[in-house]
Amino acid sequence: MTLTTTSGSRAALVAAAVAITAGAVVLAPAAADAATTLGASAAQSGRYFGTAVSAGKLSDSTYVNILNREFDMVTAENEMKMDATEPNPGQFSYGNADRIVNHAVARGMRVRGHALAWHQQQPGWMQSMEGSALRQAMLNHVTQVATHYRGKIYAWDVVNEAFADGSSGARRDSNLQRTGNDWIEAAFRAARAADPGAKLCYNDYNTDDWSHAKTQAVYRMVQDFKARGVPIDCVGLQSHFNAASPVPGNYQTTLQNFADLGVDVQITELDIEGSGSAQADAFGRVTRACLAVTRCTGITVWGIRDTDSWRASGTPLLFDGSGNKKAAYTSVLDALNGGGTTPPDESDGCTVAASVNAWNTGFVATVRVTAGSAAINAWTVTFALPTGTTVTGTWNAERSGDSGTVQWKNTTYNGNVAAGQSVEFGFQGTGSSAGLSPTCVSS
Ligand code: G2I
Repeated sequence: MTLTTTSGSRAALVAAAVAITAGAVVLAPAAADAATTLGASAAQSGRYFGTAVSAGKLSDSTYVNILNREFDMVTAENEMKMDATEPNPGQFSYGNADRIVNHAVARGMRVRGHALAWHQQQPGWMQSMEGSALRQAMLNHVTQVATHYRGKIYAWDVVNEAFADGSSGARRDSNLQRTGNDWIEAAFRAARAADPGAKLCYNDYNTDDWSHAKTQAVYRMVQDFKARGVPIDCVGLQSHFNAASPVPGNYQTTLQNFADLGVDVQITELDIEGSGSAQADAFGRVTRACLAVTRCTGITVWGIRDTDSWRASGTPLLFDGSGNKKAAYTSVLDALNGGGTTPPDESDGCTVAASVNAWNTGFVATVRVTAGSAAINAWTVTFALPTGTTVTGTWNAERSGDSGTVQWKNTTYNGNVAAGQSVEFGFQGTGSSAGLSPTCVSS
C-alpha cells in the first residue's frame, strides 16, 4: 500500500511538471520566495515585526503607508500610558489609544499594550500618592485598562522599568516601589485576572548585556516569579542602543537565558543610533540573535522614520525622514529572510558544557569552557541551580554565591584560552543537579 501511494504521488508530480513545461511557464528561482516586507519575512519563522505608533501621525499618508505595508504588530508609543488613559482618578480616556488599536485590528495587525504600571508618565494626581492608597489606585488602573482592552492585546507590558541602573541590582526607588516590594507581582495578578488571554510581560532597558547587574536582577525576579507561580509570560528587552550603549556581544546569550526560564522574549523598543553599514550591521545582528532563540517571538522598532523617533537626531530607525528604506532596513529584511553573514560577536566568545557525577544527596560537576573563533582573556560561567541545591566546594575558578544563580569566574591562571581551546573547572554540591544548563560570557 505504501509503495503504491508513493509511486502514485510521484506520478502526479511528474505530470504537474510536464504540464508546466508544456504551458511554457518559467518558474521563478527559489530566492524570489523571500518575503519583501518586514512583517511577512518575520512571519516565515512564526515571528512578528512591529513598530511604535503615534495616534497623531495616523493622518500622515507616508507614515501610514509604511505602517500598513511593513508591520504586523503595533505598540502605542504614548497613548496607553497611565497619564493618557486615566487623566483624573477613576476617569478613563481611551480615544487616542482606541484609534491605534482600531487601525491595527482593522488591518489584521496585533497590538502590544504599553504600559499598565510605570514610575514615569503617571498622571499628576497619582504622582503625589503613596502607600496603600497608591497601591489600590495602581491595581484599579491595571484592572480597568486591561479590562477595556480585554481580548485585543497580544501582550501587555504590565510593569515597565522597575529596576535601578548601575551595579546595585536593586529595584528602582519610586512611589510604586515604596508601596511594598510585592507591587510588581500584584500588578501581574491583577492583569491576569482582567485579561487572561494576553501575554503578560515585564519590560525594561539596559537589560541587554548578560553581565550587567540590572540584567541579572531582572533575571532573578523572573526566575522567582516562575518558581512561585506569579503569572508572567514574557520579558521585553527594550534594546535602545547607541555609541555609549552598543549591542552587546552577549546579546543572544541574554535572550536565550531569559527564554530558558520558560518565558517568551520580545525585543520591544528597538532603535540603534548611527548610519550606514555600521548601523545596518548592528540591526542585522539583533535580528539574527532573536531568530536564533526559539522563544524570541518578535521584534518591535520604536518608530517608523528617523524623524518619528524620540532620539531623532541619532537617526536610529529603518526609514529615513522621507520614508525611504535605509541600509538598516535591508539588513533586517535580509536577516529575517535567512541571509547575511554571522557577525564576529556571535562566533567569538565562549561556550560551556558541564558533566555531572551525581549520587542521591549530592554531585560533582566538571565544567569545560571553550573559546570560540578568537582567544579570550577572561570568562564567567553562570548556573541557575535548582531550589535546595547548595555549592559546597569549587576548584580552578572563583565563585560568587552558593545557591540560586551562582557564577564562576576564571582564576588567575586560566582566564586566557586560545581560540578553540578549553579549560576545566569543577564544583561539588548537595541537593539536585537536575537540568543544569550553564551559560558562558567572555572578554
Ligand atoms: O524614552 C523612550 C522609551 C523608553 N521606554 C519606555 C517608552 O515608553 C519610552 O517611550 C518614550 C516615547 O517615545 C516618547 O514620545 O516615552 C517618552 C515619555 O517617557 C515619550 O516622550 C513624551 C514626552 O515626554 C512628552 O513631553 C510628549 O508630550 O512624548 C510625549 C508625546 O510626544
